[in-house]
Amino acid sequence: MHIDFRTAALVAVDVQNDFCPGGALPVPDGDAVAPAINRLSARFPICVATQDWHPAGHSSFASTHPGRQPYEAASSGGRDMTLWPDHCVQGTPGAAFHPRFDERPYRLIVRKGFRRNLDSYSAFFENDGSTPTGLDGYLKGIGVDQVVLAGLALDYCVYYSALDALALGYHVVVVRDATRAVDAPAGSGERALAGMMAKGAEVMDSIEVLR
Ligand code: VGL
Ligand code: ZN
Repeated sequence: MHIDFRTAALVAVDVQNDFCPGGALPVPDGDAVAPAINRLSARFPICVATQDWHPAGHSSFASTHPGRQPYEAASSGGRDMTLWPDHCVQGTPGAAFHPRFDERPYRLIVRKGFRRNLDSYSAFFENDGSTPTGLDGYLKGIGVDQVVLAGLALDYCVYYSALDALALGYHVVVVRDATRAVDAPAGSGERALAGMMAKGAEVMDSIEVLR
């Protein structure tokens, strides 16, 4: 797909310490996305970032549910969910952007997951599928029609952001080498890529995006 840099937005998803090696919910090789995303953000006039931003005791934390373990499946109000280690607690070092992520080019930072009883993977809607983060209104308001996604984690926040962006009518590009997967359960990274492509997302490498 041709990228029109006047109407495309780079959306850098959750490049936070807790999702990098040494963090609370480490994505294997997660810190490798920072330099790749920095090369992209230097080129995109419109850059937006998201930050997972949970209160202590968030309902997605296994520790909030006695007897439950991180990475177990659970359900809440009829919705499937995954229980996680405590991560990205508001104001903690784990919730901060990775030190090698250059945040200067970002004009908007969307924080999500801040309601105790509602998790939020997508940059566009919380996990109830209907509570907007406001990002769609922002992007449409400044004339964006193409969303270029990178960041963490490919199989959760990037994946759900891509599906929502497609449903909202954006052209969607996922920059494969600027993402990494949690891969829990195993294989979820590859399934996420296939699922996004089946719904109309284009998967590119950053060298093609920057060409
Ligand atoms: C994420 C699990 C829990 C993500 C956030 O950023 O992909 N994954 N919270
Ligand atoms: Zn989270």
